[in-house]
Amino acid sequence: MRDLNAKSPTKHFLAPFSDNTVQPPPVWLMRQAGRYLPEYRKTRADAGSFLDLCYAPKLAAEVTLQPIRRYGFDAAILFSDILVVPDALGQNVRFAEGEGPRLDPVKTVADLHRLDLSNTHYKFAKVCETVALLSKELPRETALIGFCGAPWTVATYMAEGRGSSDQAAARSWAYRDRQGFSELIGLLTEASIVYLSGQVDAGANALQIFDSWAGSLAEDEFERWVIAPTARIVAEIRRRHPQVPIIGFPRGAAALLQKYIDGTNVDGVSCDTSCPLSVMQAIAKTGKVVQGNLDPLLLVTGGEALDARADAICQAMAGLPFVFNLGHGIVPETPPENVARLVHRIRKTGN
Ligand code: 1CP
Repeated sequence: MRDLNAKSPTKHFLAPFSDNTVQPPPVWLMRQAGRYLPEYRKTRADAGSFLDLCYAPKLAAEVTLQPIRRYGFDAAILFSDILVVPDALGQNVRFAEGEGPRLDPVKTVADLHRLDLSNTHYKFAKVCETVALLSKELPRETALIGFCGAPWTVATYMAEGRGSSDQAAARSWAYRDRQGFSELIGLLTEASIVYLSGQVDAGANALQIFDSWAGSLAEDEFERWVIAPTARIVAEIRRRHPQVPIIGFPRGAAALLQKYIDGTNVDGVSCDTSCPLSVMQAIAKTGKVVQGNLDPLLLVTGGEALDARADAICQAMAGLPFVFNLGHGIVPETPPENVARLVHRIRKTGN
């Protein structure tokens, strides 16, 4: 593994990526900033629309810091969204209150040709300004994670015009017109490289690529639309920024996880709740960092059920390169005190 220690000796989060297994494991949680926190709801109301919040560096930095102040996580994740990329490319994206994202769907190559990588500069620069503010304001010991959505997952929203349970619009487009769909994936791959690279230049210490809908593809489609573009992003970011660890999150694809790791060359993988602990152990034993996989609903339930599962995960991963996290994002119903209970419990591990 690459020596990342020299650069950031004080950041506990980075230790597993440089061959140091640490006890207790580093901890952060996907969607650690968000609607379960009253202070987030307040800033969000002040900002106007959700995208306004993403492009307002001071406010976006503020909501990134809120969970760090409360819980002292080992890593902060930039507050933004995976749909910033299609928005910056020129697709109309909006977030209707309580309804999730809505986009004017991209259905044909003609729609696609209205998007343009050279449009992205202004909006990407706003997000990078947030990163720069954070790298000044975060405690020295807290790592900053930048992110993007993987091309496949972002394409599912672009083609469907909204979230969907089966990603039918993108899957059908890919079958019907492989060449046209591959142009869309190619555009997103290049935009993701520009976007992630800008985040590292602005101060991100690690990157995560969210492929939330990787699990909906057949094996050869998975190789074409998940592995190949992710491999290209990883290779290019690593060429430009060899010191920055990259975590992949191919949600729902536990059976293809090893293939994903071999094919993309990520430094670590985030595992969803359905991924068996034995699979996580086997991957970690090969030296890759494993992150995950507590059920976010246990964070709603709290109490002994939460403690027991958190203990079981920590025990299974003890002595291996591991970062504690959820299998998916925190849900809005989560009582903030359960998050405090979890972090306290993990920090007692091995002490
Ligand atoms: O009303 C609100 O305030 C909006 C809720 C919200 C939040 C807090 C959305 C809309 N996005 C976010 C922030 C966000 N999204 C972060 C910030 C950092 C953090 O984790 O604290 C990140 C990393 C994301 C990533 C993201 N957005 C993903 C990948 C991870 C995952 O959850 O699977 C996806 C799929 C999205 C799209 C999206 N954005 C928002 C929603 C509600 C959705 C899901 C839509 C759907 O599929 O129905």
